[in-house]
Amino acid sequence: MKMMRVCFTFLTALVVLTALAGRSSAVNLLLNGDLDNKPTGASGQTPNVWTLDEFKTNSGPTTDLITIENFTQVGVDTSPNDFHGFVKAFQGNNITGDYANLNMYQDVVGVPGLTYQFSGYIGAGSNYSGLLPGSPTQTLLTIEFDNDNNRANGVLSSVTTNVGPSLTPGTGLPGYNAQLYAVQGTAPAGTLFVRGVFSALNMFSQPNPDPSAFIDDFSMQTVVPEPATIGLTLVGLVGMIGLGRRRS
Ligand SMILES: [Ca+2]
Ligand SMILES: [Ca+2]
Ligand SMILES: [Ca+2]
Repeated sequence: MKMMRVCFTFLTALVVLTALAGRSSAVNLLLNGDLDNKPTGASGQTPNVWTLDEFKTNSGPTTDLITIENFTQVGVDTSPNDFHGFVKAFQGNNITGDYANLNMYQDVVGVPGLTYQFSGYIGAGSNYSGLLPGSPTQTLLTIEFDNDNNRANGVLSSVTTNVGPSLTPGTGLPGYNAQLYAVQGTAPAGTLFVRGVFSALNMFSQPNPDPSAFIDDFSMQTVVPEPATIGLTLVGLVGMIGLGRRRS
């Protein structure tokens, strides 16, 4: 019985410590979330660390659907020389149906039971194909939970938010009116990796100006527990210690 009490107290303390650890671990698990790291100093590169999956609906694998640029100011860092992702919707064709499809993703080590949030700044040029009513273009943030770091062979589960309906058209500076969007999910049993995916699917060319989208400042974080939850857990711990004392 005494052992059971010790175990309970230990477990409760562990919950408290985990909660406190979650609270302080609001760090970005992604590398190069700000997209500033690229192969060389020049713009027009692809972002380091991230995996790009680029293809056209009819003509297959392609490149150059996203490059890292600094001609506008997107997201948290709006300093003149900060780099952002330039999403080239205009590489697709709505007449032939040869749409442009971009998936940009990164895996981090995941822990079952933890809740993760994937977020990023997304802006839309005034003629981005995703802004048209009834457009096939989808602009998505997805969290995938996987038992390996291979997206192609399937995932355990995923949560997607379609940010398209929330995009507001921007016209140039600053940052094409980029807003912060997020998606959240809890890692199921068996999770070894958590994957943050930005997708712009079925994109197509529109008249100038600005038939493109802009991204920057992605983050993957474990979700901070509510202070109320920590408080209740502390109350529980104190109660158990009290119970233990009374019985001994
Ligand atoms: Ca940046
Ligand atoms: Ca920026
Ligand atoms: Ca997989």
